[in-house]
Amino acid sequence: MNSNRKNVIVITSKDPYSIKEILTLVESLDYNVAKIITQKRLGYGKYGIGYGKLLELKEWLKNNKVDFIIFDEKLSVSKTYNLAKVTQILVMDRERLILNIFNERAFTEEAKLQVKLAELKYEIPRAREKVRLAKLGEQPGFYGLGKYEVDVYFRDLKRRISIITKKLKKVSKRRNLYRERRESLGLRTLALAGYTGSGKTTLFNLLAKEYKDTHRGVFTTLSPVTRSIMINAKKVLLLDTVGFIERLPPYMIEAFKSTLEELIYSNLILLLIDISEDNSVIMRKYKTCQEILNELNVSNSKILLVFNKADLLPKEELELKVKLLRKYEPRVIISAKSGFGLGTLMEELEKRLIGEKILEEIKDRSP
Ligand SMILES: Nc1nc2c(ncn2[C@@H]2O[C@H](COP(=O)(O)OP(=O)(O)O)[C@@H](O)[C@H]2O)c(=O)[nH]1
Ligand SMILES: [Mg+2]
Repeated sequence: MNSNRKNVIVITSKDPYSIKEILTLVESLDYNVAKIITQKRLGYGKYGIGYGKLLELKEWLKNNKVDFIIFDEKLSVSKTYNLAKVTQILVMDRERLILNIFNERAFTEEAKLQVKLAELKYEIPRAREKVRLAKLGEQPGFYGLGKYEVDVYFRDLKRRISIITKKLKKVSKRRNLYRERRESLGLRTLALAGYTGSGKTTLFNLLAKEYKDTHRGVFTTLSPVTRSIMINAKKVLLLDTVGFIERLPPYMIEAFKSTLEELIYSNLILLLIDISEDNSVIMRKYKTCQEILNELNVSNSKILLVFNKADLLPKEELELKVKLLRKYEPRVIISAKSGFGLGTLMEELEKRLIGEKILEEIKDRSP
């Protein structure tokens, strides 16, 4: 285990879905969750949590050290300040956390600029209050801001937004070098998409381990979320993506989409769905994924549905579910954890990724 991992406390609601989601988000940044505090009504009162919970938190902090408090809701500047002041720990609200995840997954120049823009948009409504509070005394998260005059800081943010907006206009016209290089090498790309918690990273690790590309080359290890793997003796680039997140504020949608830009250029997209969830949840999530993929102009023929976490259901229930979900095609059923269905998945990948490509190449060569 990585000893540099940051320790965090997560403050979230009592809803099991929300808890599961925030933990997956936090873990995707490789933070270690040292404690979870749940609160029925999140974001109220002076500190965003009730007084009883605050005392519990302070008591716990006497014997434990953490790097951040992660607050699973939007938290106003004054509540962030109050909570940081009383705990002397940096407070990161849900939006700040998501921006950090986007930051880590923004590969293209455009995606980086979109994330930067979303960060500035996050700051704008907070700027005045933040500077005002910073002048009252230094707190974690407010350091250094106190030296600014409110209007100067505000104008500075505005100016940076306008610069980035201009840059974005230029960049979107240019093609991405990295992608061009990949295309020129004739590499096929396989991308993993789906909601947070559907098992993308687990499948990514499984495929990267089982089908590891042992040849040394430019694309052997590109980044923590990109691997080159071998499928039927052909090199395939595997991409893990940010994943869909519930309750995403509108100003983040563009940044989110830009982190998914790579999907447009992928040869095949595995859309992961957690089959252990209720049918109504599966249907809602599937619909949201489809809508966003359509907006990105990803053709349906490039999407293969992967029902994951089959190991969590008893055999009879799994069969029943598969029957109920039969209209969602084409699909495979797997468990990224146990490896169940991996053989079938690989057959599909070969057929769709390698087979199709070979046909294309033959066509290209014919006069
Ligand atoms: N039981 C079970 N758990 C799984 C499976 N795949 C992923 N998980 C778990 O689901 C959680 C989220 O997985 P992760 O790969 O991080 O999802 P991501 O957000 O889509 O990248 C983790 O706790 C995984 O261990 C599976 O096939 N079966
Ligand atoms: Mg992941």
